[in-house]
Amino acid sequence: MSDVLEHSVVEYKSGEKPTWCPGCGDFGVLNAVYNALAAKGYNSKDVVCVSGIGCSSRLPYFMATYGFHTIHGRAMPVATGIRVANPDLKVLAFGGDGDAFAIGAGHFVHAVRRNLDITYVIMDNSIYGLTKGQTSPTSGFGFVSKSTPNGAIDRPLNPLMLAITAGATFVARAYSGKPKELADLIVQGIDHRGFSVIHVFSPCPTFNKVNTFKSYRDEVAAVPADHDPANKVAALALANSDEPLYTGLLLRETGVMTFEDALGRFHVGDETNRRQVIDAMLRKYS
Ligand SMILES: Cc1ncc(C[n+]2csc(CCOP(=O)(O)OP(=O)(O)O)c2C)c(N)n1
Ligand code: SF4
Ligand SMILES: [Mg+2]
Repeated sequence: MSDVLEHSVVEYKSGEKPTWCPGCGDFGVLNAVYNALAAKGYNSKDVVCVSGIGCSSRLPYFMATYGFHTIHGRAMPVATGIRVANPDLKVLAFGGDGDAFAIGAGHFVHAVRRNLDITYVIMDNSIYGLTKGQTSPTSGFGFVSKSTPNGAIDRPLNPLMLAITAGATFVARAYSGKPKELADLIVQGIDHRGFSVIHVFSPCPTFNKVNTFKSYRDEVAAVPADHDPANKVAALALANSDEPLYTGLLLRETGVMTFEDALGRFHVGDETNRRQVIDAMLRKYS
């Protein structure tokens, strides 16, 4: 890792102009990512950005870091492989609500419960943007789109509840209309040793006329100042709230062994070493 202390956002820009529609929420997320990396002061060669497929998943193209634009819903398996193969790399993953919670839902749950040291930023516009506007797992009940012309009859999935109950050790939510708060949460997510989920409301003004910058401005509220992120039950209660939709840090559980640490010790370890890992995990959960 670099010793250089001062970095500017320019170092993290690939020079590729984002191809998103004017007004897309993903611009705010991209700016937040640039600022978070500059705040951390990483060399771009020490970072890899992994994504699936979707408008949001184009983000690695706009980064000067290493990048891996993999197939739809498969950001987690690829990020897992990179992280395990080279634990010196900072692994950031990006994608949309379809990528993470529809085709990639199984991978999401298992990456989360493994507690890999990965930061996953999910840009949720409650629609499939790239394929021009189909209902997604986070679209509201009754949501009208090309794929549900009479309204969605599935109830929406709650990404924060899913992440917490799957065992995420860091869960936060942000809104791309407030990129400074998002940048701060990304820094905290990177600093967290374990799997960090950062769920971002990132409107698609082209195809979703329901979940908009204006609607989120009225619906979001900061997590109460006295909330203790170590309190999982309180975090679940905040995650379960529809009015308001809480933004900020909901959960941070420290001291849980990461997948890569356990894997290393299991592989190189003798029976005593393996037993120590298992005992440490059992103590945490007993
Ligand atoms: C295996 C596979 N299935 C389906 C698709 C078509 N497809 C591409 S992107 C996408 C959904 C994109 O939605 P989301 O992940 O929410 O990203 P957004 O475009 O909204 O940012 C779908 C269904 C695909 N590329 N590959
Ligand atoms: S279609 Fe929607 S999500 Fe995709 S770039 Fe345009 S505004 Fe953004
Ligand atoms: Mg989407």
